[in-house]
Amino acid sequence: MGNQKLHMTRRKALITGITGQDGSYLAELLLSKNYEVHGLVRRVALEDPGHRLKRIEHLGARVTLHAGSLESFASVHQVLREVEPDECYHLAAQSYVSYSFDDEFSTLQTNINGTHHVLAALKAIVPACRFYFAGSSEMFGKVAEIPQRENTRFHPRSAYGISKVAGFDLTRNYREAYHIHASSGILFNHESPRRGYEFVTRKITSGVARILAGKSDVVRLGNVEAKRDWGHAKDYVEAMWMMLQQDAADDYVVATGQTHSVRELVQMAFGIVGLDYHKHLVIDPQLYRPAEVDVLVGDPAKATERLGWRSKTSFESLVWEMVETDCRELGLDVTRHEIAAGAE
Ligand code: NDP
Ligand code: GDR
Repeated sequence: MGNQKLHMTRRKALITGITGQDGSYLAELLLSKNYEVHGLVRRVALEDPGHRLKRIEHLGARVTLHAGSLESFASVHQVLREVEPDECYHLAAQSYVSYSFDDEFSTLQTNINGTHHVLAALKAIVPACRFYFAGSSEMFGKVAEIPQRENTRFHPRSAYGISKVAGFDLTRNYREAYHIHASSGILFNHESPRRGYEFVTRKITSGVARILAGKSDVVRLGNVEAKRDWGHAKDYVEAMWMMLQQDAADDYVVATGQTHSVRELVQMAFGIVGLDYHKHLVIDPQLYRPAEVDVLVGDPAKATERLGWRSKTSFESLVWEMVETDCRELGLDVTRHEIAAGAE
């Protein structure tokens, strides 16, 4: 691996968005590699730790949290000055595509200015710090080719996608203009039992658990014909770290290379607990997006060749893990074996 630099002290990493799905897995990964891990979090999160720090509460004092707002250059600057990291993983963002149609302005403001603030402060304070930008397959949007690669033309279909293209361009420009070691991961959808409930995978798996527990009878969805390339978040944070260990910064597609429709996901999640999804799925036209991304499937060949990265979790295992966890949270102790034996 590229970065052979010897470190007399523990390497320091700063993660923005450490309270999110990816931030929590990345913090665990970096701690396992003996990093000193710092996180930038909103002040409201520190004031409501029981709720907003849930994904990282098990890490306790092993991570150091710093209050800061992405929207404020001064606060980002101060946190970078306090930490002076060797590596900075910029994950914080308004990450929900659907919401970006409701509030384009705050999505663009948080995601574009937030990224610009982190890059500008990093350049001023720690220009040798390695930087990771959380790019997205939403940048491909109305896809120009299948599968999508690093050089596939971008055609974003939402304010969220536009904000990520801008962040990607900012990152590349800081690399080219100021020689910052700045890389972008173009990550395709990745999920886990820590996924937010508003995203379709978790909405489905938590819905299945509620139906099984008798707390609900339906799952209400929009476009179930949309296709996504779904992997596991735990696998994907490894690629982020690998990118920053390379001698030269670059951009990488991170994906499984396989695509499934939302309908397939619904069918599998219901099938796991022996339910017929036709009896419980309600299509709600209100949940359709003004502009949809119909199909995404990435080609991770570059990440595999250069980083040695590959997705380890199958689609089926991912859905199983999420359904099992959501069932367990409602007191339904269903294991693979029991479900298979006790299907409806
Ligand atoms: P989450 O929504 O789970 O986490 C987002 C994080 O950003 C949270 O920690 C949140 O903090 C923080 N955040 C949001 N707004 C602000 C703000 N104004 N100031 C400070 N922090 C803020 O996202 P994921 O973990 O799933 O994704 C991580 C990154 O990767 C995001 O940038 C996302 O757009 C991108 N991405 C995700 C993919 C996926 O499939 N998961 C795929 C491709 C890209 P709080 O807890 O306070 O809300
Ligand atoms: P996405 O994820 O927009 O791909 O962004 P999401 O799970 O929200 O949607 C996936 C697909 O499912 C369709 N869909 C629904 N989606 C939601 N959320 N709720 C529904 O009820 C529903 N019904 C159908 C959507 O239309 C869409 O086609 C995620 C985020 O993590 C981004 O931050 C990230 O950049 C991309 O993945 C890659």
